[in-house]
Amino acid sequence: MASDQRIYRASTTAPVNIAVIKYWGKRDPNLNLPTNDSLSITLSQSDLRTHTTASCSSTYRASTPSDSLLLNGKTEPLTTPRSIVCLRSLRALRSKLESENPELPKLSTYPLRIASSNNFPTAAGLASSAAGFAALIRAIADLYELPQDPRTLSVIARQGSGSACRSLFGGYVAWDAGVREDGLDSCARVVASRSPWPEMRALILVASAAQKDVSSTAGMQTTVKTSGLFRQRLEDVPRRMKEMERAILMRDFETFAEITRRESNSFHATCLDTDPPIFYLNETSKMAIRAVEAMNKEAGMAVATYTFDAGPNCVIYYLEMEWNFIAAKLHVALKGKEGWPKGSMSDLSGLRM
Ligand code: 2P0
Repeated sequence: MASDQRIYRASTTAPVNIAVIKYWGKRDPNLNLPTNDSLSITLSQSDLRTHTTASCSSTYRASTPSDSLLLNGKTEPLTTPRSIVCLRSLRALRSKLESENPELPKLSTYPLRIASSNNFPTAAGLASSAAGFAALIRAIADLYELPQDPRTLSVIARQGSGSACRSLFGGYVAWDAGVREDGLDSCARVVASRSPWPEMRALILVASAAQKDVSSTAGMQTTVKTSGLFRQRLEDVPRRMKEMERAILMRDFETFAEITRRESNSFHATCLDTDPPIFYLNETSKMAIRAVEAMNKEAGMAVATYTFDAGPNCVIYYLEMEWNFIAAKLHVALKGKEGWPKGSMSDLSGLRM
């Protein structure tokens, strides 16, 4: 039989997710099993996202016998332990499919080529690893025509980067920490699709596009070892999760807003309580916090809320009908201030979920 010379290809995109209940701390660093549940909102496919094409072919063996990755135009290793675990799991699923269906081409034995690009700054606290690993897993699963459900793929994505397990789903997504040692119950589930709350919007204020000093992976491990506040946080999160899920299902913005900002502040306080301390917020971030606090006070109700991941960039959640008021207040509070990047607000206003 002639050898298979074809190139097989699949492309996909995965969006960024922004957590309102934060994942910070691992009970098992090898499997990326978290110490607490978390909850995020996945932005729409049309906004911040990773685009990934996966291809494989027997002909690749001649030039690049091993798997390879082109990330934002630069060759990167696909040999990190996390990537290896993900690729091994996906190959095992494909291999099983091939042994059950002998007529299928033996894609599991071919080198993979991955080309991936982000339409936003990488590693600047905008959840690039979440979108990146989610897109990688889905692109290869599509290439291999795997029949597995999204929960199984979510378990695989989690091992690439914890937060990636949430980016495989749209809308309001919880990641249940799970209790099993093998992590098979630690994956994402949809709390609500995006449609029940169509007025929800996100505004991202890019306070810095620089790469962060302390990676999330390293930072959260130091927090687990050294922070007393972290232990307090673990007691508070289960109650916040329940209240947040209820607020989302009831479209209760006031409660959503309060939990979101308090949860962000609790997370960053825990970072500061880490030894040595971790600073993700900068002066521009604090300006944004003050601006949102002031506009809520003036309105006499929550018109907006803020959250920050492991970086200084501010995500403001608000309801569309409040945009004119919010935009005017932010304009006065932030524009022209030292350290405030020009154009950052108008470029990214009103992202949809
Ligand atoms: C989150 N972050 O829930 C939290 C909030 C950062 C702050 O998930 O080590 O990049 O790859 O599992 O997923 C960042 O953590 O860490 C994160 P790894 P990841 O979105």
